[in-house]
Amino acid sequence: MDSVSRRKFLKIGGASVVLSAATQSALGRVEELAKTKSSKGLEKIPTFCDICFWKCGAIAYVEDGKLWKVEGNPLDPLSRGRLCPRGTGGIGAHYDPDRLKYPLMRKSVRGEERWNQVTWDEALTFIADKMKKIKNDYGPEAMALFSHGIGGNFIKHLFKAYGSANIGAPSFAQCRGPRDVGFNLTFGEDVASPERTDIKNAQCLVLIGSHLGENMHNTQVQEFSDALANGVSLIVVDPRVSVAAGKAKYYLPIKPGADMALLLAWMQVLVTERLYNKPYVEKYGFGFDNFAAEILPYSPEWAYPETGIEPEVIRATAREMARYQPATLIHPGRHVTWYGDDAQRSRAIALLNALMGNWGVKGGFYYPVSMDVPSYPYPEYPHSDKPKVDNPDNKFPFAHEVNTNGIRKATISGEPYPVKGWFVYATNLIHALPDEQETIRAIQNLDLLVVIDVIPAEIAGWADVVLPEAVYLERHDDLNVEWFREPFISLRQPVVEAPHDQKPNWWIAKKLADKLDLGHYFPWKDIEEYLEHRLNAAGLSYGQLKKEGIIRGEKQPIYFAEGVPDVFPTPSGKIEFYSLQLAEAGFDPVPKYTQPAPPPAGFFRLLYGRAPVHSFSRTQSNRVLMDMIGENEVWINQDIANRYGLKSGDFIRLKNQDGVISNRIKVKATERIRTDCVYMIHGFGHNSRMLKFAYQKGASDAQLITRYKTDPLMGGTAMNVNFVTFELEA
Ligand SMILES: Nc1nc2c(c(=O)[nH]1)N[C@H]1C(S)=C(S)[C@@H](COP(=O)(O)OP(=O)(O)OC[C@H]3O[C@@H](n4cnc5c(=O)[nH]c(N)nc54)[C@H](O)[C@@H]3O)O[C@H]1N2
Ligand SMILES: Nc1nc2c(c(=O)[nH]1)N[C@H]1C(S)=C(S)[C@@H](COP(=O)(O)OP(=O)(O)OC[C@H]3O[C@@H](n4cnc5c(=O)[nH]c(N)nc54)[C@H](O)[C@@H]3O)O[C@H]1N2
Ligand code: SF4
Ligand SMILES: [Mo]
Repeated sequence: MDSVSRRKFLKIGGASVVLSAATQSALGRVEELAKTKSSKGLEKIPTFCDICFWKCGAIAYVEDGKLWKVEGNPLDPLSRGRLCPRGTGGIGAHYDPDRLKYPLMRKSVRGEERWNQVTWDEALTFIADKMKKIKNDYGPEAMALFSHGIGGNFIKHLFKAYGSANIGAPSFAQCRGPRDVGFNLTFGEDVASPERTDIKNAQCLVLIGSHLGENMHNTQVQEFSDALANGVSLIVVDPRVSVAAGKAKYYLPIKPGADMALLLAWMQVLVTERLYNKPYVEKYGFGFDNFAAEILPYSPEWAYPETGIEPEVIRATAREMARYQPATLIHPGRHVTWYGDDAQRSRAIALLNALMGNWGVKGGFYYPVSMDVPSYPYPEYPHSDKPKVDNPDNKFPFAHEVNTNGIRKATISGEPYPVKGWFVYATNLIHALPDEQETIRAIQNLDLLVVIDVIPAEIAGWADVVLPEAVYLERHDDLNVEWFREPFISLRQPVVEAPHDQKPNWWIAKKLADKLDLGHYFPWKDIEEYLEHRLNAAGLSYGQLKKEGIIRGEKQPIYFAEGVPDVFPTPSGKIEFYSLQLAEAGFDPVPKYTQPAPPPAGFFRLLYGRAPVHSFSRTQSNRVLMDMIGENEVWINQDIANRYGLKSGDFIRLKNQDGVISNRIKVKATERIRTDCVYMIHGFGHNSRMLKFAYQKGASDAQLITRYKTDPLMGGTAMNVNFVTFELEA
């Protein structure tokens, strides 16, 4: 990456990301640590990153068995040879002194972090015995798996072989679930990950609560940077002046929770002024006339008191979108579990995009493609007569993945049937699910809690058995067969050895399968045999993949204009402006607006989001990344701060509507946020004592999220419904 593009890339990430002198020196220290005497010379080993789920292709530089840096792999279409700052800092995960080193078993009561160090054989025998007993007493469905990321694939396979399909990830009900449901109901397909957004070709881009630049999903940030360089007209809607908002042509500081009102008013303008893409809507739309009639009352004047956005600004931005259609992209966002109307709000975003005529069109949403690599020919999984535990009586009819919070609920109530064991792979449920106490109540009902992690995160503190995993730089994982603009596969492979007795997930799954008498589901000797088998079946070379990290396929059509068939797998076969499916299930066929409950007097709505150099609660033990942002701050509007006598740098505590008080957190008094809300970065405020370095640095938003609203369509947990006030005596 040349220095100009590097600077441009980092600039999008906000001033705070420009590698500070301190960071340079931290990297220097790690390099120093790594560079003892060299005899083998320098090796460059390709793999792909796991500091978040974007899976950027990377090249690790290893000298004499020591890792000293990771860079982007130029062959990789996702990273285009550049990692984000988190990816570059990924080496800190390997060198973290607070890592889990050996298998641990709980000494006394759950939640007391007191442990016995045990061997892998002892730990896995204990787990297998418990799992057999649970299967015997309650059936295999009484074991549930929480798993996030590609590393969970072999554990998922083990669970299916054992007989349980109760497998959930927080990436559905706490993240993108409502978005994918809203888009599915409209176009018959979802937005997927990596998002199929054609940002680089958009001429007008609308970010409504998505803050690319702090949200550092690499390809999107690079494409955003390209689009800005090409003069994209940017409209940003956010109660806070995000990094992206700072670059916008129109910045709309919306009242939190009123996005649906704005979306309806925008659509009303486009329809009443007949500015939408008429030929596209006529060709592909279903129920447009009903839709148009339903949105008629939502004028900009109606929306003004709800949103705080002047009618003229609403009209001007709607016209701006119309000007560039079909290359106007209203970004669907990703973490959309906000106010409880989330699937319907996402559907409104889908409909606004449909009015632009951008689905299947350059500058809108493309059709992702992938390489054809057969899955491994395993024996068939056992059949279960029980439905999944998370959604009894199909209460949430549009949930198409398992809801983590549904498993939690069933674990507490024993309904529709008992859940007695949890297996937790790479998700820190204490920070990821709202209402920590509900999670703890569920955990107290379990006969078995197993946690596989790389650091002693909060969830590990509650476990009966903690299994230390080798970090991504030290292991193979399943093959990444990516769906993207162009087809490619990528390989994760070890670049260094695990420093202690940590093991990779595939090894853990296979060993446990043996002890559960399920060894025939893992017929391969080791993961390389598995990978080679899959590549051979696809007519590809494992040798080439090992050497290059990436194999790219032939480019394929991704737009209607290039030959992608223009079919919509909805019930009507068209884009559903009016949804009969929703009407039949008793929901609004066209989205409607409900006003969110306002903050109580003296309270402010708690908002939260991403920091460009951290991933959730997983990176606060990483010394390299902590050197860039070492704690979080709470953004408070300057006038409000003045009223409370607060200035930037002061420490306070936040107290929520239920009396929960946070750790100490630094004040950032700023004009860049509305007066009715405060904002903080998610992931800080660790209370696990074993996380020696991260312990109590900053405050945890999750701890303050004691309430949530449930999305009636799909069961997701809306978390922007909590309010805080200030405890000045920190
Ligand atoms: N309050 C609040 N809650 C949220 C969010 C929020 O912003 N605020 N965001 C939501 C969103 S968008 C999402 S996607 C989810 C994310 O939810 P999670 O994916 O659960 O996020 P983390 O808190 O980072 O927890 C990840 C855990 O995996 C561990 N880990 C990291 N690498 C490895 C590895 O290689 N192997 C193993 N075995 N473990 C590993 C980490 O140490 C950490 O304990 O959270 C959701 N919940
Ligand atoms: N660096 C980094 N990047 C990441 C991640 C990470 O952990 N670190 N995680 C990745 C994942 S899994 C996800 S899901 C995405 C999440 O990234 P995004 O989908 O971009 O969402 P959030 O981080 O939740 O950011 C929320 C933004 O919405 C604003 N907001 C809050 N309430 C409202 C409202 O009522 N209306 C509007 N219009 N705006 C509002 C907040 O001020 C904030 O700017 O980030 C991804 N990228
Ligand atoms: S976006 Fe950053 S952290 Fe995520 S995989 Fe890519 S380089 Fe790694
Ligand atoms: Mo997410």
